[in-house]
Formats: sequence, structure tokens, C-alpha cells
Amino acid sequence: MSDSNPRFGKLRPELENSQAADALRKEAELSSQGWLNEVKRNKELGLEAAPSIEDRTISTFARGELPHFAGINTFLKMPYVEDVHKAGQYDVAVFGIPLDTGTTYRPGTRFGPQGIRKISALYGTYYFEMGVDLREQMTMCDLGDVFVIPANIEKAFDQISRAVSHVFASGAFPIMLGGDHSIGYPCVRGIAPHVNGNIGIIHVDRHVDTQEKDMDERMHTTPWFHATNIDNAPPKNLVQFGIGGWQVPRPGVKISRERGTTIMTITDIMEMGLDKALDIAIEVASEGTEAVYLSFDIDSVDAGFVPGTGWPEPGGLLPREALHIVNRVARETNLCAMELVEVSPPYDVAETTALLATRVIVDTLAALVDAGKLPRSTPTWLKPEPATEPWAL
Ligand SMILES: [Mn+2]
Repeated sequence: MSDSNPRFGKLRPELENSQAADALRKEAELSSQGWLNEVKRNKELGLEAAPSIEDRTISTFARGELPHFAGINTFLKMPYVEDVHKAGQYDVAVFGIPLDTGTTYRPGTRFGPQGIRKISALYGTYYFEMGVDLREQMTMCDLGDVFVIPANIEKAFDQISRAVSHVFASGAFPIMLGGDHSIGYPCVRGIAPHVNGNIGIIHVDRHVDTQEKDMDERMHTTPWFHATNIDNAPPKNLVQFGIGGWQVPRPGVKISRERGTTIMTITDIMEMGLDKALDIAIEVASEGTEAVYLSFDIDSVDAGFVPGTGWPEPGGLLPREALHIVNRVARETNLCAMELVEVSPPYDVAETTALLATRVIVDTLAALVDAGKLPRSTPTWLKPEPATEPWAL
């Protein structure tokens, strides 16, 4: 904004140091090269537009971000990388884990990755408040989905661990789109062998998910019992944030008590304030660990905002609180990977659940970029050895 041009107004004095003023200034600093590269590619692949089209950045066939309602949806319209050997060429690799065999009430989370990808097309890559443009400041791909085995959850777990292990070892930041919460265990199992030290887990949820078995099997109520049996994922570094209500099974509570996991209820968070609660959560997950894993269950948010989930529960987080949580976790921990679970599109009214899931992910990425953590060099916590599968028999 220029003071010399009379057509441009000045900000009100009381807003000169506001976030909005900062955002207006930051946008001017952002590159547009990523966008120009995309336009060039779109025209090469999708033909020059008809002569009547005045905007010559438009192509004949829709390629890339625009129009938002068109195209084949990957996450945020990022390139679909079919050859997973290339995952490490990107700063961030998103992939789906379409497993809902572990659900104990509503199914449908097998469609979660597709639901999230579909509504993610609504977003561009630029985040106004933070002054971040993901397309300009980092690279991201969508690897498609893991081939899960719906009739056998243990075989599905083996496939998931192997996939997560591959992506994590590549050096790309892995983002897993669930799927029900049973995937938390095989995801951590795929990561832990590559971490040079202990791994802390921040588990945002209404439910504890710490019982050993549910209906005689490992289900979406059980991931943290099994994850905290992994040598370098100790229960003292598991923090369970936003827990409460009438869907917390007593067998899980017993395990959390015995193992000394850190549970923080919504009332705890309300009473001490979200930031103070987050100070504690971040400390628990970080104390003595090399890396932190974020497991975000969309049902941690009040059921009114997220109807499309397996076990909706009123009284949870507000969407803006959820976004604040991931913002701080991304900035203040050695975040090494994240999963977003329990989006069930068949129950999702007006796609609001998948919409919030997308926000949780892109806000995490924006905070990582804004904090200078993405793009990243080889992560300090990554062991140099090639991928191993200590869980495989
Ligand atoms: Mn849950």
C-alpha cells in the first residue's frame, strides 16, 4: 500500500498493528513463480484457450487448481504421484488409508480420503492470516491410497505400517488421511523404527482409545494401548487432549490410569485456558523425545460441526480451537507426521466434516512453513538406515 497514491486508503491507526494489516503486507512479499509454473504446465498439457478468452492463463482442459469445481481431485489438487518411489522428492506426501474395519458404530470412514480430497478442491494454496502460500513455499504430492485388506484388520495393519514406513523413510513429511482410528497403531509402528530416540504422541480426541481389545479384536478403540507397547513410544509421552463425555469406555480408562498417559478433558482445557493446556500437552509429548506424532480425530470437535464421523459426541472443541491447537503443535514440537482420522462421508452433512478435516491439515502445513520447518532438510530424528519391518513375522 502506498501513501503517495490518493486512491489507496490508509489503515485506521488502531488496526495498523493488527493481524489483517500484517497479512496485507505479507502478501506483497510472496512469490508467484509456483503459480506461473502451474499456468505454463496447464497450457502445455491442456491446450491454449479459445480465442474469445481474454485471460490467457486459462487452458482449454482444466488442469491444476482452477476451476475449483472441475478436475480429478487429489488433496488440494496437488500432483498425483503414482510412483511411490518418488515420495522423497516432495516436502510433504499425502496419502489415504481407507480402512473402516475397525469401526464399532458408524462405518464409512473408508470413504474418508475421497471425501477429504473432494472438498479440499474448495481451497487454494494461499492462507491469508498467515501470509503463507503452500504452492510457492513448499512442494506436496498425493500418493493415492494404501491397499488395505478390509476383511482382515491385522493384514491391513501390516500394509499400513509398510506404507507409512516407506514414506517416512523417504524424508517427506507424511500426512495420512483415515480411515478409522485403528490406523493410529500401524502408523506409529511404521514410523517408530526410523526415529533416533523416543517418539511422543499428541492424540486429540473425545475418546481415550487405550483399551487392549474391543469385541475380541484390535479396533479403533485400541490404537494407543498397542502403540505405547512399542519400545520407543512410551506412555509417559502420550497426551490425550479434549477427552470426555459418555463414550469413553471404562477398560480404556483403566489402561490410561495404569500406564500413566496424560489425559486432559475439555473441562480441564476450559478451566485453565486453551493455551495453558497446550503448554502442558506440548511438554508431555516433547519431554525426552526426538519427534512428535499428531493423531487428530475429527470427532474431538463438537458433534454439531462434524456430523460425518463414527462416534459423534457433543461438547467437544470448537473448530477455531482445533485450528489453534494444530497451529501451536506445528510450531512448538518436532512434529514428524500426522494422521487425520474418522471422517465418514456417508454421514457428512454438506461436507462440513471433511471441510474441517482439510483445514486442520492445511493449517498444520501453513504453520510449519511459517515457522521455517517446511521445506526441511533431512530430519534430525531420522535414522540413516534403510526401512526395516521389525513387526513383520
Ligand atoms: Mn474419537
